[in-house]
Order: sequence, then C-alpha cells, then structure tokens
Amino acid sequence: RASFQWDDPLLLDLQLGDDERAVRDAARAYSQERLLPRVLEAFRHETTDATIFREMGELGLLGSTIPEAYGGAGLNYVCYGLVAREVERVDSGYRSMMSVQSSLVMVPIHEFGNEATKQKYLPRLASGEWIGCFGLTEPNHGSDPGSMITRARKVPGGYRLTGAKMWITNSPIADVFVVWAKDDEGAIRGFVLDKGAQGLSAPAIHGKVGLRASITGEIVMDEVFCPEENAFPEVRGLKGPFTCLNSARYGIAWGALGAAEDCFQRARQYVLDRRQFGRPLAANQLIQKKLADMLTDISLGLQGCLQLGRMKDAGTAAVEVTSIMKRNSCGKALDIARLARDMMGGNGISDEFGVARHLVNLEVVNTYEGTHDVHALILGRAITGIAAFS
Ligand code: TGC
Ligand code: FAD
Repeated sequence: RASFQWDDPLLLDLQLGDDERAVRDAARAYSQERLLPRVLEAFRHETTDATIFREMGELGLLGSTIPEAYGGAGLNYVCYGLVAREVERVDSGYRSMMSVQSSLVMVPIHEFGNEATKQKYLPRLASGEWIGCFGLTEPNHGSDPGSMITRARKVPGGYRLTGAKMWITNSPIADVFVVWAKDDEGAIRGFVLDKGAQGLSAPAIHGKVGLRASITGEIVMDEVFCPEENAFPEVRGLKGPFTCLNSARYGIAWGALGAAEDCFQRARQYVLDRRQFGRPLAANQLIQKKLADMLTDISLGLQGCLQLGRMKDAGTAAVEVTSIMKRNSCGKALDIARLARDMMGGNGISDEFGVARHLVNLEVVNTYEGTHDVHALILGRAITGIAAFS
C-alpha cells in the first residue's frame, strides 16, 4: 500500500523535472531564510524593502521566463509558477513585487518593445537594479480598462501623456513605468516612461489593510513626454495589457495556493499542539473535516496549476484556462485562510501567527488582476458566447 503524504498527496514533486525541482528549492530557501524573517515588521509598519529586488535579481527570480540574452533566466512557465508559490508562501506582497516586475514590466518590453528598448531596460530590470511598475487601472476604470481616459497626444519626436493611474504596485519606488494610454485615434498603446520625466509623479497610497509589505501608489501624468522609440510600435488595443496579465494571472494562481499551503500547515500544527477539553483540537471531527477540505482544495488546485503551466509551455493554453485557475486559486485560498484563522481562535487574530496576514493579503489578490467575479464573466462569455459585462 502506498503511503499517504499529507503535504503532497498527489505527488506533485514527482511530476517535476530535476531542473524545476532545483529552481523550486532555491526559491524556497531564499523565501524562508531571507524573506520570512523580515515580513512581520514590513507588514506591521507598511515598509517595502527595495533591496529585495536586487536579491531576487541575483537569484534569477526576476523575469525568469525572459531569454538569457536579455538578462533573464530563460526558464519555463512551470518554473515561474513554482517560484511564485514559494515567494507567496511567505507573503503575497513579496510575490506581487516580483510578478509585476517579471510579468507586467519585463514581458511587455520583451514582447512589444523594439530592440533598443529591450537592450536598455531588460538586463537592469532582471538584475533588480531598476524597479518597474505597470499602469492600467484608473481611478474610474478598474474592471473596465477599455474605457480608460489617459491620453497620449502625438507631438514631434514622440507623445505627450496626460492622465492618472490608480492602485499601482511598486509605483512610488519605480524607475520604469509601463503605462497604457489611448492615442489620437483612440487605440490603446503601451509607453515606457522613466522616473524623473517632467510632469510624472507617483504618490504612495497609505492605509492598506492588506499587502502592506508591497508599496502601492498612483501614477500622475501631466503632459509627460515619451520619445517615439519608447512607444511599443506594433501592438494596439487591450491585447497589449492582457498579454501581460495572462502571465501575471498564471503566477498568481500558483502563488495564492502557496499562501494557502502556509495557512493549512500552520493550522495543522496548531491544532495538534493546542489542547481543549483534555485532548488536542486535532482530535475533533469538525477540525479534521476542515483540514480535509483545505488539503483537497490545495492539492487539486496545484495539480491544475501544473497542467496550465505545461499547457503554457506547450503553447496550448487558451486564456480562459488562466481565468479558471486564477479565480479558483484565489477564492479557495481565501476560504482556507479564513478556516485557518478560525481554527487558531484568538491567536489567529495576532499578526505573529501569520494566517490573518495571509487572509487580508488574499482579499487583495482576489481583487487585482481581474476580480473573482470578472473572471467568472470571462468564463461565462466563453461558455455561452454572450458577454454579460457590457
Ligand atoms: P475584450 O473584448 O474581451 O477584448 C479586447 C481585446 O483584447 C483581446 N483579449 C486578450 N488578449 C490577450 N489575452 C487576453 N487574456 C485577452 N482578453 C481579451 C481580445 O481578443 C480583443 O482583441 P481585439 O484584437 O479583438 O481588439 O475586452 P473587454 O473590454 O470586453 O474586456 C472585458 C474584461 C472584463 C474581460 C476585461 O476588461 C478584464 O479582464 N478586466 C479586468 C481588468 C484587470 O484585470 N485589470 C488588472 C490591472 S493590473 C493589476 O491588477 C496588477 S496587480 C499586480 C500585482 O501587484 O501582483
Ligand atoms: P471595480 O471595477 O469598480 O469593481 C468593484 C466590484 O464590482 C467588484 O466586486 C467587481 O467584481 C464588480 N464588478 C465590476 N464590473 C462588474 C460587472 N460587469 N458585473 C458584475 N460585477 C462587476 N492595477 C494596475 O493597473 N497595476 C497594478 O500594479 C495594480 N496593483 C494593485 C495593487 C493593489 C493593492 C490593489 C488593491 C489593486 C491593484 N490594481 C492594479 C488595480 C486592480 O487591478 C483593480 O482594483 C481591479 O481590477 C478592480 O478594479 P476596481 O478596484 O476599480 O473595482
């Protein structure tokens, strides 16, 4: 009889190649040894440690799917997902910092930028010397980015951008801004702006109750000049930003389950150690059912993420599959974090026990990159052929 592995029942580990396992182990070691000791203070005091970008860069965790010729690690999508899972096992905010840099800044520059732009920006983003951000959401246009009002007016030698972006990860500390705006024809286009450009500012947004280890801000543009060579030459429409989101949403699908695994493992240990009514909490049927539900959702979810990663690597992943996995992982991880918080009683409320931090982080993760319900509508449209959101 094969023995049951409570921390990997479907033997995900055995489904990975040696290289994938090595990347996973390196990301786990870094996350547990270098990120975990810092997270409590960072979350409590809402401080973002910018040196983390350099550390991640040294390990090849930034732009890991970008070819080595541009400073990336040239890894497959399964590796990218495994890294996201390990980083988010510690904190969603750290994964956010990494996935914005990798998927939302380096991917569009690599996919849509001209050769000079790639040479200029990608190696320094890969090393963490430069920090990037991605501006799509506006104060009045979140789930419906196609209605954005930021404009890029053609002028001799380039464009002048005017508008405001809201809820932008990394923006107050960013050196590089990938911003989406409508041109004179009303087509959405992508622009790469540099920190310090006249008319460009990025004030921080304070007071977030979740994702406090990751800084968030606005991007305010008042006639900011973008030279022609920094405008993505070919791509038009929402296909541009959505191409980046396909990659980032996939990483989130893995990452949210990393946070869920941490909640599950902390809750399991807690109920084994904690005694009430003269026996461990873990001896109660209600507690065991919760653990069984948590492990079932984590195991099935991770298996789906691995299959999506294999499909992305093979080029067979329809974008709607990413919606299935992003939505499922975030919703299930949020449920698991709530259960874990409950199982730890009063201690579960304390930030020192970790799960309440995951819980409030996951509220954000469930909202950004397409809310839980927006992904349901993307799937509903694909299933019925009828768009319900417009
Ligand atoms: P729709 O008609 O669906 O599509 C317009 C054009 O875009 C193309 N397209 C895609 N292309 C590539 N990948 C995808 N996933 C694509 N989805 C759509 C589509 O083919 C079409 O192309 P074309 O050539 O025919 O014009 O556009 P819609 O306006 O009806 O879309 C509605 C909806 C709800 C699907 C969409 O707007 C949506 O996904 N909204 C959610 C917004 C969102 O996800 N925002 C994320 C902001 S970034 C962020 O949150 C970063 S947080 C990161 C962190 O800190 O970790
Ligand atoms: P809304 O679109 O106003 O939605 C509010 C509610 O209405 C949601 O429950 C939604 O599901 C629901 N809803 C909307 N439309 C429909 C409909 N048609 N039918 C039914 N229900 C609907 N954006 C970036 O561009 N770059 C970033 O780096 C970035 N980082 C972020 C970091 C943080 C911490 C946060 C909180 C957000 C970030 N975002 C970023 C923005 C994020 O992508 C948006 O918050 C998200 O897309 C939702 O948009 P909204 O907040 O305007 O909500």
